[in-house]
Amino acid sequence: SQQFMLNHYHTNDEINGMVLELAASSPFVTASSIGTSYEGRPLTIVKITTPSNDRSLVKPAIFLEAGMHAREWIGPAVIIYFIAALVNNYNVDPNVRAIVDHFDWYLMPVSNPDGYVYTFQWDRMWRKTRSRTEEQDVSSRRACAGVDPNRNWDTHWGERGASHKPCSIIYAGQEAFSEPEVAAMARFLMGRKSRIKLAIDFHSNGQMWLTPYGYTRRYPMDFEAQYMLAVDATDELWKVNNTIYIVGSVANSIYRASGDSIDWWYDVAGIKYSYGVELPGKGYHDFILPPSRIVPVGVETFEAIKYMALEVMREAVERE
Ligand code: 0X9
Ligand code: ZN
Repeated sequence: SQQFMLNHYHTNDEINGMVLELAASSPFVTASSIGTSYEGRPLTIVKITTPSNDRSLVKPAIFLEAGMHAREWIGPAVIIYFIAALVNNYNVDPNVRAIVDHFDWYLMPVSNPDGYVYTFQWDRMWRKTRSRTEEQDVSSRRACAGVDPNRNWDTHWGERGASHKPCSIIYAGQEAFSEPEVAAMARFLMGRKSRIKLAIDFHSNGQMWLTPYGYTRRYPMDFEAQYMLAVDATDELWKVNNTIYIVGSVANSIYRASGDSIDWWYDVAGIKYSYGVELPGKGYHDFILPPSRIVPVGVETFEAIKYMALEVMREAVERE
């Protein structure tokens, strides 16, 4: 079984190394790249599923991704935990076996690798991508690097809840999908849109399990189903360490965020269960969660994921 060291936060190179090693040693696991970042780094994705004898069988899929915001280190660490948990518990936990047999799992630990590397080398609190444009910030008359990848999606892009100033931490970019990292993820999702039943964008912090929309306080058509599933899943999560999550839409629970990931995932890719999760901490620890929290957060969050996957599986059976 795969023993990942989860007692510290891994660098981008370490994560890619771990993933490649695992893919080489496990028939369940494939690693590939869905594109290239602005600075030329691979956008690594891990696929986990039981190899099927029936090659024509097309499985439903689950997409879990983190690291869109560079400084939110607990997200990538939790995705690594999920990868290990799915592989290691296959022979131990019948529920894990069921969901690995049933779904293609796509896990992307670091969706903004340039930003992630920058937080290790230069500025621990960097949030955005590292793209550079000539455009000057009108108010500060400076040129600033980076676009907020969670304001760069092509749904209500650049409206309230995003900025047109390059130096802002919520800069929407010069146009929707200006960021190669965001465009690559969109392309990946569009190619599998009818198969993806559940998609989660992991951020931190605040302990919130969020539904669309970010751009408006109106609720999406599937809100009730999204809300109920998240409430039940975060109840399972709570049982592990008594960590309390708030469930609600982005705009109603935090603030308006236009051009954010899950609005596009839901409205354009048509993924009914699209969530944005704000992992721990809450308050004091903010983004700098001690590494001793990686495993407890991984364990509790995996319980919510397992619950959601099983429920989505059941829902599909009921519809048949
Ligand atoms: O502002 C954001 O992008 C999110 N908060 S954070 O502190 N992680 O920056 C809130 C928006 C949540 N929306 C999605 N995750 N799509
Ligand atoms: Zn974030």
